[in-house]
Amino acid sequence: MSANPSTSDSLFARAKQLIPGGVNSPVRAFRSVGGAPFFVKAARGAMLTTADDRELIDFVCTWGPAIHGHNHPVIRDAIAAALDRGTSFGTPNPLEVEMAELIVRFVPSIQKVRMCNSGTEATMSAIRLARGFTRRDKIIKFAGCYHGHSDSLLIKAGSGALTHGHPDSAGVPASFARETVVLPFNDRTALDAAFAANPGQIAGVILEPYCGNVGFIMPDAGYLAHVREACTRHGAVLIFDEVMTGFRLARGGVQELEKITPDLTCLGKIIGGGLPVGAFGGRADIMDQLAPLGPVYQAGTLSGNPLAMAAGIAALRLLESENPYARLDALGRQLRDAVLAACQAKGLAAQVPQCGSMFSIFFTATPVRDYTTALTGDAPLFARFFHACLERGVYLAPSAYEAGFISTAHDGVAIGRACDILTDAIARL
Ligand code: HOZ
Repeated sequence: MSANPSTSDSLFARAKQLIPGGVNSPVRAFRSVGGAPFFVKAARGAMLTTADDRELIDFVCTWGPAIHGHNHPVIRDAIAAALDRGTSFGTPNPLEVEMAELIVRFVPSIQKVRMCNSGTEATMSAIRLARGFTRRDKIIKFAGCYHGHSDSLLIKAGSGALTHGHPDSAGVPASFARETVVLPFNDRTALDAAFAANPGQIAGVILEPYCGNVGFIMPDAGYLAHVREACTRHGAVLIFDEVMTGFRLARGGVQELEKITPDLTCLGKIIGGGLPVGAFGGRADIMDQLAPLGPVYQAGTLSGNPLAMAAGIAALRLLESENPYARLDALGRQLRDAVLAACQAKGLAAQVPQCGSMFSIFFTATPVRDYTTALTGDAPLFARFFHACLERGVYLAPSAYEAGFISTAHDGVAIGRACDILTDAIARL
């Protein structure tokens, strides 16, 4: 630490004394890129204000939720109005019904929906429901897909688990892990072989239809249709984890873009408008297995919390009134084209997968289509790039294996400035 530590450095020193690693979620740590995380005291639009009064153009967007930019006045007003009426009732409240109606209208595969408090709760509950519905135990997941931190799903996981070198977390009993079959993404033969090797045993297949936790990776043409068809043929529940992609890439998520109907869908992030939330929903005959109607138990003191519902409803209604998806895709393409042009000028091999407001930058000549090819990215080079961007005023996720997010607030000055900064950072690598 320098003679005059920054406010962030001082806060981090205090945090490390009391909070493991100084962070309340590992993805916020800078261990894979080096250095120490900065603290943020405020955020508005596309910008973060650090504890040391630096202004940063933010491409993390609170890991996805801030599609309208930070602290949007409409969402803030909705929270304030709800706050006036109370913070939590522990009874059904009218906003839960409004939220359910919105979700069901936006995502037609969802006939019934249950609110919970995080994406982790949503995926954990969805796989329990798939198991209860089918009376089978095994789940198929894909290497690099991250579905939160419940035991069954923390196997070959992406996000912070991969970033910090523990894709198979300690603490997950081997007996639990045996119930999870892990396959390479985008590999139809492996999926068919797994169903053949476990006849009548696969309760469900869970995947991020566009992966966002091993960097951003899109499926090959026809892959999702193949997964859908295999699940139907083998009586397994198809679960789309659209916690990241839901409402972000289209109002109806990837399933709308790809015209695939999953049996269950997991949601989070945007539906909380920046407050903690998750949801899972799908076919009524499956959802009706949940307590109190059926034998699959799932619960939550703060589920359907009125503040979170108010914020989420405001965020979803803004998506409806603004229909920002074409605009967001133009911003995404502008960023991707700038990075690719800068890399070409520098003679650097790079892959920049992008769809709408999600993107990744992999420094590799290998097309990235799964976990193995994602790992061909030059992580030390990414770390240098990350810091070069940060020094110049752009905050990317501090990991070579996270997706970037763009908001409507990036339109105009922010995106232009960010493209200049990324271009300059690449030129000086
Ligand atoms: N899904 C988020 C990024 N991959 C994780 C958020 C977190 O773990 O804090």
